Formats: sequence, C-alpha cells, structure tokens
Amino acid sequence: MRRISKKIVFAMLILLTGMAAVYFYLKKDGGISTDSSAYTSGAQEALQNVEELIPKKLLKVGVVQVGHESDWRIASTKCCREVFCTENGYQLYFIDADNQPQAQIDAVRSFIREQVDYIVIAPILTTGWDAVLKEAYQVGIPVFLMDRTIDCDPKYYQAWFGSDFVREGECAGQWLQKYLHRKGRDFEQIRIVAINGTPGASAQLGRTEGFAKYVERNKNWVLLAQESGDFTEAGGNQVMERYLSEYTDIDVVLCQNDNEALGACRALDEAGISYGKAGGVIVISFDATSAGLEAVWKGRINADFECNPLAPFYVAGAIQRLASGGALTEKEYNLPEDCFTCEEELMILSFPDVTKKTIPVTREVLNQRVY
Ligand code: GYE
Repeated sequence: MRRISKKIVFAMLILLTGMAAVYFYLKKDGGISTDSSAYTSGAQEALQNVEELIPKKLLKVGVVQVGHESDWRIASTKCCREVFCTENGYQLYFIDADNQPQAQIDAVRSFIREQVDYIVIAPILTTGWDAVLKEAYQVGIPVFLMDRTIDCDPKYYQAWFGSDFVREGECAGQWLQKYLHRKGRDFEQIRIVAINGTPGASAQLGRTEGFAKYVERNKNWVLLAQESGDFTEAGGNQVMERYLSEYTDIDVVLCQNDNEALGACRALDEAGISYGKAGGVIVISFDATSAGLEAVWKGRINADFECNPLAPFYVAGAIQRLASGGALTEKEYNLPEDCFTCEEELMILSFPDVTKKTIPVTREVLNQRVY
C-alpha cells in the first residue's frame, strides 16, 4: 500500500514538473497569455496535434491476385497497390498467385492466420472456393470479390465488383453483325476462329457465352475452332500460328484479351496476311488497355471491348463503408465500360437494358486513358 502511494506521489510530481516546465517555456517564449481560457484552448490545440501524431490503426487487407499474365492484370495490380497503401490507411498483404488456383486458396488461408480485417479475392477459376470461404466466414473476416466471379453461396462474400462478361461477348457479337452488314457481307460465309482465355475463368465463360448467341443467330457464321491462349501474348501467338496452318480463308479472329490479340497480330504479320483496317482478317479483342487501344488506333485491331481494371477503388469504398458502420445495398456491382473501334463511323449497340455508342480511337482518346 505504502509502495503504491509512493508511486502515485512520484507520478504526480513528474506531471507537475512537466506542467511547470511547459508553463515557463511558454512564458519565456513571450506573447503567450497566462489568461486561463487562452491556456485551455492552447492545451486543446496541443492535444489535437498529439492525436494527429499517434498513428491510426491501419486496416489489414489481404489481396490475392490472379497473376501477371496480361496488361490488364498489371493495371489491376497497380490500382490495388495505389488504393490499399499506408497513406490511405491500409496495411496491404498482396499475393500474386501466378495463375495457380491452389496458391489462391493457400493465400486466403494465410490471410486468415494473419487475422487480416478484410480479404479481397480476384479469383482465377469459378470453382473450388466453398471450403476456404466458409473458414473466413466462421472467423468473421469479410470477403470481397473483384474481377471474375465464383460459384458459391453468396453469404460467404460481402460483394463482387467487376464486369458483365456475357454482355462484353454480346457487344462483340452485335458489333460484328452490324459491321458485316455495313460491308454488305450478310450472306457471305464468315469463317471465325476464337482464341479464348483461361478455361473455367468467368471472363472466358461469359465472353464465350455472349458471343455464341450471335454465332447462333447468324447462320452464315461458322465458328471453325476455339482454343485457349490463356490470356497471354505467347498463347495468342501460338494458337494463331496453329490456326493459320490448319485453316484457310479466316475472316475473323476473336481474341478474349488484348495480349492474345497482339500475339495473333504477330502471327498474321509473320504469315504475310493482311488484317484490321487494311482488310483481310477482322481482329476483335477485349480489355481496351493502352497497348490494345494503341493497336486499334493503328488499325491493327478492328474493335476492342473494354474491361475495367479499376475495381480496387470500388472495393476500398465498400470497405470504408463497412468500417464506418454502414452497409452495402447491392451484392453485385458492374463497372462502367465502353467499346472502341478503328473506324471513324459510330455504331450504336443496343440491348433491352442498355445502349452503347462505339468510340473511334484518336490520339486524344489515347491520351485520356488511365490504364
Ligand atoms: O480480360 C485478361 C486477364 O479476368 C477480366 O483476365 C479479367 C481478364 C482480362 O488477364 O486480360
């Protein structure tokens, strides 16, 4: 008891000495009133400054990315790192799964062990998520999905932010239908080859499904082959080389991303076959990254259907809302996207619920792009 009271007296002495030192320091500095109200507001101000100096608790966010297979993915990772940075109040745990589905599951388990506050997943495949998401759910870590979708009970994630991939495929199909009509090719046989993305990724499944509706509708279109280029430039190049050795008179190559399209263009160049604006093979792509739109501008790609990689901004908005006690109103959020072409004429793409005007790519359009 005597020891405790000695401690208290000692602490009070230090406090009083400190206050006296501050008082004399302020007096010495001159111009500081000793009037009690001014002293109180000065103290409050000092307290506020001290509060600013105390580091705020950073939100721990674990993000597992698909890999680094394409320009689109690199833009998505860049956005992620910019959004979930320390200055914005986050401690980011970032794992690049290098296109390995099991590495994604392991990453989520490591985030759970790390007791992060939020988990953000950009899934490679739609399948295989149930067990690990249940684990995150049981320990109460909110999960957000971005980019591709997954097949699981929606209660295991807060919300998904990404593109309507079926709509992207439909846009490509409707654009091709209108473009061929404009060129007077409604009754000609149109021989199409497709270079798909990673099999089982929702971006691949959706784009394939959307475009297939137009293959079905246009009886003069023949889909000769569809193989995976794994969303990479090397994949697009190899698949196109194979197609060129197997098929003659290809009218259209539909590539499920810009990197595949650039690889396909290289194969066409090497084979001495004309394409794009120059005539010959019509090249269609998805993503509308800077490299893709540059190729549209140069007339190498005819049409490029945008896929927005800025989902991390939206996910961060949702995290902030949850962190401040708010709630989300939707489960699925689609990001805004456009259609770009190398031809100057505008084209209207219309669906029961949405109308899109194609955008001809100019230098100004390129300069305004952020990814
Ligand atoms: O189109 C491609 C990427 O899932 C939307 O994945 C994404 C796709 C994108 O690597 O470039």
